[in-house]
This record gives sequence, structure tokens and C-alpha cells, in this order.
Amino acid sequence: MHRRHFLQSATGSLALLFTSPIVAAAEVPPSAEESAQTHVVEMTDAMIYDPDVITIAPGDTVEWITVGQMGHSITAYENELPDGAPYWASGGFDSEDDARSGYPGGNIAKDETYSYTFDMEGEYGYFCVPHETIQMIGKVIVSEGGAATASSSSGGHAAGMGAGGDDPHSEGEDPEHMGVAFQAHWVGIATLLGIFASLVFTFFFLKYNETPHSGYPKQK
Ligand SMILES: [Cu+2]
Repeated sequence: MHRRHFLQSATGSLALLFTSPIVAAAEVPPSAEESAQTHVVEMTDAMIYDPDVITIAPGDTVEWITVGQMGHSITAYENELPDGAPYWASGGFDSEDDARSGYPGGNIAKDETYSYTFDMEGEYGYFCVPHETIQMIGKVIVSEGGAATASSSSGGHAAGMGAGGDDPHSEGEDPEHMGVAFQAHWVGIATLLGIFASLVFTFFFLKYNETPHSGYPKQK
């Protein structure tokens, strides 16, 4: 390879190394918003709520969507409501008994959704009327330090992880909510790589007046 061509392509790579971190940094959103959020729980043909335990902040909404062929209900356990919280269930039933006997009222068919906004803190156990016997059961945890508002406090984060422990998609583990954009790691790595590459180039230029593999003898 001719030395000039090698240098041109090498310079191009270097330029890429230096500009890509800048682009990545520019795309980082300014800050995570603190407003009410909507959290999606999928109801699948494996007959589970995914995630089955979700931690949210007061005022947040949970939206259940049936992603499989089979229909499901979202039905609150009457004895698993915070004190004073109203009964809730897909189909708008006023009690667990009504919801059980009223099914398939409240059935959420394929691609349909049911949404409910939780204002009061506490734990809300719920189940699927047709699949309760095979443990299609879920829980919504409403907590001021919940995953959605997971502040800078590591305590809140740990609580979120504990509550939703087996759920890798829980918002509590989203680093954006801790004020650190995920790309930051790559910005740092790319910058270090760029610095290192330019040092290597400088070294070989100063020592040999050549790049290491250009194949041109220096002296006549
Ligand atoms: Cu079900």
C-alpha cells in the first residue's frame, strides 16, 4: 500500500474516532422528565403478565396489552388493595365477585388494552379470571420512591430492584433516570481510543518518519 494512501485512510479513521463521540454526546437528552408515566405490561400466550411485578410512582398509569392470541382479564384482588383505594378491574366491575361472575366481561382480546391510573401508594394484587388457577397473577407496587421517579438515591434504586427483582425491564434500572446517559460510557471509551491512536501515530512518525507497515525504506 502506498504510504500516502495509507495515511489518508488512517487519517479518515482517526477523524471518525474523534467525531463519533461528539455526535453521541449531542444526542443525549437534557434530562429525564418527572411527569406521570405510562408503563406497559404484556399479557402473553404463556399466560403471564410481563412483568408480573411492576413498581410505579403515584399518578402513573399501567397499560396492559394482550400480545398473544388468548384473551385475559386484569382483575384486582379485593383483599389486596391499599386501605381506601377503590376497587378496579378490566370491565369496570365494582367488586371481585362481580368481576368473576361477569367474565368474559372485562376480557382483553388480542391487541386490545386496558389502562388504569394508580394514585394511592401501596400494593395492588390482581389476577386473570380464566387463568388464575395456573398462576396468572400480578402485582402493581405504587411507591413515591418507585421505579419511575427513581431519583439519585441508591436506596430507591435498590428498593425498585428488590420489588421487581426478576424483571430486567423495570424502569428502576434505566440509567437515564439516574442522570447518566447510557452513551456516556461509549463516549469515554471512544475518546480514549482516539487519543491512544493519535499517540501511536505520533510515535511512529517521530521515530521512523514512517508508519510501521508502509514498506518504504527510509534511507537510500
Ligand atoms: Cu389470562
